Amino acid sequence: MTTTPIIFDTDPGVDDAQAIALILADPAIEVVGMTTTYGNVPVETATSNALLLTELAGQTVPVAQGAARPLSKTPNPFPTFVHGVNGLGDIDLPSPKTQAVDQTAAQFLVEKTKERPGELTLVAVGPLGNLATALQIDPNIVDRVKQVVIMGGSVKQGGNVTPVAEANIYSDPHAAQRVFNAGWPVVMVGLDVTHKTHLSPDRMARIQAAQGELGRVLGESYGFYADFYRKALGIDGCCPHDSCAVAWLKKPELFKTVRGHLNVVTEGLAQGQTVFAPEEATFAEPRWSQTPLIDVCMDIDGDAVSQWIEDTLTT
Ligand SMILES: [Ca+2]
Repeated sequence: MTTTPIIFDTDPGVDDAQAIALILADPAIEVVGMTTTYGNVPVETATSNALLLTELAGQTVPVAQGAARPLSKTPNPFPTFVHGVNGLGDIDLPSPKTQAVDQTAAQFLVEKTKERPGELTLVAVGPLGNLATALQIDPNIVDRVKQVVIMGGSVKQGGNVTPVAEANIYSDPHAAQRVFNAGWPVVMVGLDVTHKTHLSPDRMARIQAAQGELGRVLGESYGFYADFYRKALGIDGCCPHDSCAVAWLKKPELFKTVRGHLNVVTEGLAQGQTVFAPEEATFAEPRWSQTPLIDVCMDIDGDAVSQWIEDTLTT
């Protein structure tokens, strides 16, 4: 079997937990490590959750702790009304028995890509400070990474923390602008596809039943998270945002991507907005079309992706 080696950059987070369960369940994905960031929760909580979820999955994966705050903007309040104070819906959780490695997330990204040049895909599903810092300490990392898959941003869907900004990008727009435009191969998996993907209570019940103690954490935290989505989007279930980035790795045929230029608004009222200029489009004002080309997911077969999530976590 060909396996896809990845480093998973994460701020768990209920939907992060679902995605972590997926990457650890899929034998065709090799999880070389996880790097943590603040975002849904403080970074110490993110690290603790990443370690605990790995233990509950019965696996050993190095976890490197990273960014505790944005590169330059004032931190936003943590979204406790979405993920709970503990990031996993405020359910009872044991403490992890394992510890993070003695290396920062950015150092870990630099070192692992040196050990395996050209092989690793970075899947980043939180604010992008760790990747931005790795670029800062070693700009040559762009030539050693196979691909960067980013859950974040929005082109036509509008935002989820402001009318125009998606949460991960809004949390650190300066980092996002650097990461999107560093010149490495980037795929953006944003709200244009994650809002079209709904994980229903029925599917989660079957996942919970199949996953033991990890299933309890996934199922109970889902309950808290789905309450938010019922109020926010009027759907019965949740958007498994971060799992969509994993789905893109495994099932790209379920997505429609468009190639173009992506810029992040870093300051002002529209801070965190991702502005997309498709390659084919010509504009009188060329300033939006000067960055490297990336791929942006614009459509998805959401039902098929939800089915894939369930299948992966129940077989
Ligand atoms: Ca996340």
